[in-house]
Amino acid sequence: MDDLVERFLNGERRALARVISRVENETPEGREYLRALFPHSGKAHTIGITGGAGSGKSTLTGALAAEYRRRGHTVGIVAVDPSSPFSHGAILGDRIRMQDLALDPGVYVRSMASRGALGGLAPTIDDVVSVMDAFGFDYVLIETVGAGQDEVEVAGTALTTILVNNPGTGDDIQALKAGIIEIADILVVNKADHPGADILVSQLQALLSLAPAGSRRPVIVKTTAIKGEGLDKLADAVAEHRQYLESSGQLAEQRSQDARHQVLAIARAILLERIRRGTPEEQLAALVDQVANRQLDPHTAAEALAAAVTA
Ligand SMILES: Nc1nc2c(ncn2[C@@H]2O[C@H](COP(=O)(O)OP(=O)(O)O)[C@@H](O)[C@H]2O)c(=O)[nH]1
Ligand SMILES: [Mg+2]
Repeated sequence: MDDLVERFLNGERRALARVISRVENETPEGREYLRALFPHSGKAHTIGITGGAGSGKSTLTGALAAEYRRRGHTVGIVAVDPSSPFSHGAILGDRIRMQDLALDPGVYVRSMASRGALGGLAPTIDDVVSVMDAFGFDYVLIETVGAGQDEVEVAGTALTTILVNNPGTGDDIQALKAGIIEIADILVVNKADHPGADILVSQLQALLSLAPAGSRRPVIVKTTAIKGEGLDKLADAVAEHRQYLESSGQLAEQRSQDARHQVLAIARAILLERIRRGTPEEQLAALVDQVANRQLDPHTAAEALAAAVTA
């Protein structure tokens, strides 16, 4: 291996960018870097920011990063959102320009696609987060598009999950129905400058009061991300959650769960790749035809594919 790891560990941003590219492309070289750097990760506090499209996740992410900078912390941002303004220097709010964040040596932003080269939710998102963590950022913020299952997956790998809601959309009720509220540690009511913010806060409080006693209830924080308002309270709520994780023993528990989740996700991707590579297209096409024509059930077909490469 070249001296890239050394330059990375010395805090060179160009080395960080190169390592992330290698890791993102899932090359054998990328895996070598990950192996070398992984022992240096585990120090950052990771925060997942999720919610519906247009709810203000990107704006909130930028504003929270700015708040952490004011507090003297460094921040890595992974934006898993194809429509993310992070990539083109857009203005994120009255007081937060992406350009300011981009020029700040204490902030590093990376946008990436939500699907990996192998299909499925990219295990590489976790890898990129680990790389940023190993680089030494105090906080790593992960913005993800709210798309049902993906939210749950990504929430599994962040220590604190923030669910972004807006007044007057009815999203809160939908979120509850989807069970997504259960994965949130902090509920943000963003766009608090719009009418109905206080009503939504009361509705959410009422919903949370139904949660079983003894379990930790998510905290509700009102923000107007576009004006940089409420971010101090949000950063405090994250700190309070971190404190709770440590004092309750949940931190170790969550790290263990995340590790299990990661290992299994990668194993699944490896097996799928093996099946794809080990199955001639004609064989796959024949099986697919049989299933489509109801001559074979999909489980038997999949078993046949798996048996051929795992025997
Ligand atoms: N009025 C208002 N608009 C906001 C607020 N936060 C974000 N927005 C706007 O909502 C739109 C979507 O924001 P964006 O951060 O891209 O949402 P994302 O799709 O969830 O990442 C943009 O036009 C933002 O300027 C807020 O607190 N108040
Ligand atoms: Mg966005």
